[in-house]
Amino acid sequence: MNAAPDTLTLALSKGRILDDTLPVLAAAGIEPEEDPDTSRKLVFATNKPGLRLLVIRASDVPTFVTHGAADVGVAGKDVLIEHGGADLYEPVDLGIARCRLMTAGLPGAIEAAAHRPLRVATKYVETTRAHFARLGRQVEIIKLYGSMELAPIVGLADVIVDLVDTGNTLYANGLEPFDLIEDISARLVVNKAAQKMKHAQIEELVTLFANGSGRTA
Ligand code: PRT
Ligand code: MG
Repeated sequence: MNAAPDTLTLALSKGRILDDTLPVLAAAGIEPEEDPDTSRKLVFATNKPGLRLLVIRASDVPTFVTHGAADVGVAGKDVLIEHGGADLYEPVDLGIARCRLMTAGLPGAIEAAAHRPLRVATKYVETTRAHFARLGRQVEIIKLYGSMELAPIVGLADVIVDLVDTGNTLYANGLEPFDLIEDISARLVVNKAAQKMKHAQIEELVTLFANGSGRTA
């Protein structure tokens, strides 16, 4: 479904990002035609003429925006770092969906692996590789798509690299947080060509988000 040339397409993801972003839009009087949390639709018109929403996987947001399938998106810094992100503008730190990207494991896990490569389970393969390369620590990375917390418990890995908010998920599984890799929050990202071609519409949205929740970078 290609949009009219003057339509602005905003990509969001279900879950935390949508839950934290829709109120910012609503505060500016912008409402999707249906509730994206319950609808099976993937494309939503809004009551703001020329603005539509795509609701996609969190990790797909940078891909849609980079290729111009969406002009603008909201994505976690974790997803942006992992994606590379150099081909996108990142004008606003929305300050929502905050958490920390950390290493974690069973108590003593790092010391126990002192004399061999550390086995690290994560969905953030590139970020993890870069982090341990900076430390000069040899690692064997095990890619998982979810439930990272299980890996140390069943001996699949020594440690995990995952997002931590309250820490409750770690503690509930007998794990503890070790090192902070990055403070995370959601960012507005903008396609570089759209920034030129749809400048006025994008500035309007950037201002709306900057006033509604975030600060411009
Ligand atoms: O499910 P899918 O693979 O499509 O995407 P997703 O799971 O990444 O989506 P979602 O909605 O869970 O997360 C979207 C974004 O929210 C992430 O990319 C982060 O930028 C941000 N965010 C903020 C979080 C958290 N806080 C968070 N706590 N994403 C995930 N978590 C998980 C974490 O992975 C762990 O399992 O919550 C658990 C830890 O929470 P605590 O409170 O127990 O520490
Ligand atoms: Mg999820």
